[in-house]
Amino acid sequence: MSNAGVGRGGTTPPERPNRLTESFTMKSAFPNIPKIRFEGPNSRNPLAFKHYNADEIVEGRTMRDHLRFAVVYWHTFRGTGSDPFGAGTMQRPWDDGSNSVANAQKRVRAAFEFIEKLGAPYYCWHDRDVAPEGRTLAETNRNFDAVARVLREEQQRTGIKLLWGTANLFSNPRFMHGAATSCNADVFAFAAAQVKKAMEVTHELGGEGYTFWGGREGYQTLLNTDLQREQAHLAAFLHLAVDYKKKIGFKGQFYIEPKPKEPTKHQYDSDAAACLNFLREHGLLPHFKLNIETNHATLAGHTMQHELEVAGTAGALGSIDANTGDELLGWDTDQFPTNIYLTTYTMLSVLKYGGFKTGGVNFDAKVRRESFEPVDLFHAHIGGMDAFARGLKIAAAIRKDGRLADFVKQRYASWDSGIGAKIEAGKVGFKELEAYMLKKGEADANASGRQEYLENLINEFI
Ligand code: XLS
Ligand code: NI
Ligand code: NI
Repeated sequence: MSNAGVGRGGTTPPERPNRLTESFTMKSAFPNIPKIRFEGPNSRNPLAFKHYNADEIVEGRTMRDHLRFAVVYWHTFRGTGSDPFGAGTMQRPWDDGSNSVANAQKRVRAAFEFIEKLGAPYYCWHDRDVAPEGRTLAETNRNFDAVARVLREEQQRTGIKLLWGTANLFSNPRFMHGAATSCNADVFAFAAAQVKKAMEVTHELGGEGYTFWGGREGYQTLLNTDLQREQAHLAAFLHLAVDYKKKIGFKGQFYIEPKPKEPTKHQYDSDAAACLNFLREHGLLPHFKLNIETNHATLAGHTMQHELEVAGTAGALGSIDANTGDELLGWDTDQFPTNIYLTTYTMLSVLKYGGFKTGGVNFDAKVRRESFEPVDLFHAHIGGMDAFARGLKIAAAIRKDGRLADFVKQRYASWDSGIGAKIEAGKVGFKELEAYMLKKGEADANASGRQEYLENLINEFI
């Protein structure tokens, strides 16, 4: 998700949707849009998949099971299109623009009609996306329960499942200094109560995971920040969540979603390596995996592939927030992913580490402010799903071909026997290594890294 407090619901009253909305009846939110079907690469129908064929088998699994697509509630159903320079633009005929529970419930019906027509098996929410905040925590929780009842009904009607839930601990002004890392202990307590409730609802709805994204857990200036104390509080908060998870018997996977900055200058969960270090330092690693977001990788100065590999090698690659940034804009623009290189590299890493188990491809992405019609939501998701289907097929073809993996294996051949094998087995120290080299006189010659050859090899498949 990106900056600017856009359409998070709950705290800032949503802006009135465009006037064209008045004619909406609850019969259908998308009356002119059929169920989206696979028509193959030759189709010219913008409302059809060209590559995502849910039942097609790739590497022994259906595309549906490989990709486990999820639609996000926040951008797709709460995004107004407002930005720091202007008001909302979105036409959302099913939404009366009010902050009422009745409107929130009506919105659930529209959301599930969308997800069902699209054919995505999962969705994700923040607590405050789905239900409005009340005047007190008790009233807020009642509102949440009232909307969760409709979510449950729609999940049962359609078979669509909750990939993960999360709590919005950043929109309400009470969280201005952070939530678990706030200087105000009452805010920590409020955040704990909120996460407790969000975990309970996730559990009741059969959620397969629960995500912690830093929100405002970071700092704007070190001049007013006790960094050690804030990080200790964050660790304590996550331990409390782990305890409560056990208490209620929630079996879903916990995720941490790295992001380096925005809204704060520096977020404590800045990238995959920082998250892993934090989790390890505080004894939390067994309880968490990472949810890697493309645009956050970019903001951290990394590629998505880098973040996936760092998570994957630590056995902590859990799920992905699939989007893309704009390198010229430099903030979390959360665009839909359409770049085939990006999806290919992403799926190469995902397949390499055994594919998604509890996680999936979650479109934490929003249509542009200028793409304000409901049909744009379909174009955006169809494009993202097709791009990932192509990435999956291309990655599988590259793996089947085997030249890339063979090259990497061969590149490290000196470690498979002789001195390399002895070093890896921990059988030699500096003394033995010196004796080895004194005898040999010079290291064996290096081989080319062949980067250009490998880049060309990838292009053979794209
Ligand atoms: C914000 C994050 C957010 C998380 C869920 O940048 O991407 O949307 O995915 O809180
Ligand atoms: Ni995200
Ligand atoms: Ni984001």
